[in-house]
Amino acid sequence: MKTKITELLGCQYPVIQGGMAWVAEHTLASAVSNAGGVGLIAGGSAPIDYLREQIRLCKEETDKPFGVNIMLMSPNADDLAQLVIEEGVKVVTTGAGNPAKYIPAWKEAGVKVIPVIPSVALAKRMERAGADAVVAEGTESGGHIGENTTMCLVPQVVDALEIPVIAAGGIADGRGVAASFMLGAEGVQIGTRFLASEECQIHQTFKDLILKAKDTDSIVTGRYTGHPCRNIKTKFSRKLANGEKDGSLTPDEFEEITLGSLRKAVQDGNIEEGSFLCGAIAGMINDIKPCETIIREIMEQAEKLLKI
Ligand code: TUI
Repeated sequence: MKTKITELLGCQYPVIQGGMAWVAEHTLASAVSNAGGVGLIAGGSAPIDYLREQIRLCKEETDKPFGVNIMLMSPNADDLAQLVIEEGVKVVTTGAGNPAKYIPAWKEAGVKVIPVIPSVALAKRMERAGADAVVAEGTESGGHIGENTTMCLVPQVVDALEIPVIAAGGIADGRGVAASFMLGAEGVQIGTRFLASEECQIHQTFKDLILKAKDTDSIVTGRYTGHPCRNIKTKFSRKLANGEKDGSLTPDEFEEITLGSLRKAVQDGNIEEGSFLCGAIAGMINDIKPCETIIREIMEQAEKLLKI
């Protein structure tokens, strides 16, 4: 399938992987890229030396384009912005902030710049700042989210911009891809589906939670901190949601008990203290497959629906 995104990124399919903090390391990124999408290594708040190693391992595992996601609230964002240039990374996506100050240097180095944005206003700012494309991420997504839905956000961003738009949030099969194209997107970003992949190195407990999840099993916590996050419902995420609702947890206390909770979920499978970030589409995901199968099946279904 050829779109402006496959042309821009030099990939077979217009599918980029979500930059899931703690989750998206070299094994997953190289598997997605080798399957014809664009895999991403997530910067999260990881140390720079670790990320340099991740990028180098990914280069050994694939000769296809792959990227790095920079979480702009990370204290290491400046260093990672420089590292991607030094390491010749082809694609950067950003989240949780405005990357405008880094864009000139990335463009000069030939890096394709794709900010993830939750609103039309931010999308326009990113186009003016020189972005090559944007990911319009609906509130169905896992992790840190905005308020607008994929269905409403994507066509409004498409109408507002000249650069191509990648749809994200709630896409895990060919129907989601076909619907995204109908909304005017030129590509999709898929996150949660890849949590249930063979190459994804998260704790088995996390994968089991995704497989068991029903349509109603995700919950948004932390709206009152200014950083709302979608997670799987667990005793811990319900405790956070209740504490927020009844005032028994102050925003500071909330921040304190969630500090380190992503790592506890991903690496330790710690159900008592971990935040298992996932999208609202988790209820539709019932099996673990290799990334190559996931992408091939999704694209076959999408192409059939779109009759191309
Ligand atoms: O960034 C994400 N998803 C994430 S980041 C993350 S790690 C984290 N954990 C706790 C709190 C905060 C982060 C987990 N999931 N998605 C892309 C995204 N970007 N969603 C929302 C935004 C966003 C928000 C504000 C982008 C730009 C923005 O700009 C504000 C400004 O500076 O104008």
